Amino acid sequence: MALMPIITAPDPRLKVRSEAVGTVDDAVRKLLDDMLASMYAAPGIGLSAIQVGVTKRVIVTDVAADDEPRAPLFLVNPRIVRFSDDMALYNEGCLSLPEHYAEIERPEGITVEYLDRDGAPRSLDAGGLLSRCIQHEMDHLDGILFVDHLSAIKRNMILRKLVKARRQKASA
Ligand code: GNR
Ligand code: NI
Repeated sequence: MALMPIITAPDPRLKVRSEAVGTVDDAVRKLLDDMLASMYAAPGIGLSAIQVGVTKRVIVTDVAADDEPRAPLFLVNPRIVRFSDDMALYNEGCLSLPEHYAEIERPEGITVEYLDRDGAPRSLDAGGLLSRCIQHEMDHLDGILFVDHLSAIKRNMILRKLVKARRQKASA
């Protein structure tokens, strides 16, 4: 399984809206497997294809705790068909915004319809961290980062720090 480098903001590629997958074939399965390996290596609890430069509506997640068995989930062409009325706050991170975190409010629960790794249609009711992670990943598929849910002041502060960190890394 090949590890794929993860794109960090600011980068115009992260703002692109991803395209639906036609059929879940071996090439899509290889993408899913490479994304999962890259997510575990990062380490992270979710990854969208756009973060590795592929503009397909494909996400992987595994929100199992470190002392639990792995529980990978592959979602192709995900569509949220229910948002709960109750909202929740969570301190979000993002592999494309390394070392930055912010409290983001989202619906607590969702129902998501998607194609699994075999191309079979599935429906999943999620709450808690899984719901949070799927909503965060689905934002990526529409070119949205968690900082886009913040005020322009907070967003630009984080983006400026990322530019500065990248400059320092490049000249180190
Ligand atoms: O690893 C990740 N942790 C995380 C924590 C809170 C809310 C969302 C996430 S997803 C993130 C990995 C990532 O950037 N996925 O796009
Ligand atoms: Ni992210």
